[in-house]
Amino acid sequence: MVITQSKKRFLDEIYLMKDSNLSPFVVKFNKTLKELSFYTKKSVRKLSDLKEYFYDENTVKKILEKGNDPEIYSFCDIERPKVVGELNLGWTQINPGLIGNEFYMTKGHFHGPNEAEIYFCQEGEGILILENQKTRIIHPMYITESSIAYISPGFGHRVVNVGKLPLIFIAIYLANSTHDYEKVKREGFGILVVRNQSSRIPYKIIPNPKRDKENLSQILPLKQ
Ligand code: S6P
Ligand code: ZN
Repeated sequence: MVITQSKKRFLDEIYLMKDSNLSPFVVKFNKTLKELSFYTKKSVRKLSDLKEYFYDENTVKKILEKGNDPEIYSFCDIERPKVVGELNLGWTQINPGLIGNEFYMTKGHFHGPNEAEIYFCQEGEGILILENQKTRIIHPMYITESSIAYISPGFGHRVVNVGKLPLIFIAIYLANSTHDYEKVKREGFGILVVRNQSSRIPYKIIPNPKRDKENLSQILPLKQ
């Protein structure tokens, strides 16, 4: 059965009219368990899940061949029904570490063209990579405790942990949003965030050498 947009909208409105569907709630971050006190889905991403996402494929292979498979990050989501008007709440912890010279990071993804998101960093230090899907311009943002980032519609996003401690952030996004990982898996983002041993600042941003030359992105200066 084909559900047209207007039928979907109508069904969403019916859903929102039922009070029983909309019980408010409060959730807490449990520091000991490193998760939310309540969630509907928990995911753990190990190196083997991120094989295609790190630049240095040889190092990835060597680590895995030795029988190691470190946890890179984990995240919990409170997923609400996929109707207009509902929001999901996500919580992510990225461990500190390096694969070759590249810092631990999330896979990253693109949402649909009309789907914004907000990140709130609770603790740690990271770079939020934002890439405009249309222009491919990269907007790297430095985030740390209490940083709140607005991710405009159409911007792919990945978080890189450049600190020595876990990086923790909260995400608020549309419950009916879509997540496209394939694009990132295919070509990565336009930049890599790598260790910098020759400077007081322990990281640096470099263009992604794997990106097709014709598709090279313009990289804006890091926003603090
Ligand atoms: C969801 C939001 C986050 C990520 C999480 C893991 O839209 O951006 O909750 O899902 O940080 O990252 P990724 O790229 O593996 O989904
Ligand atoms: Zn997202």
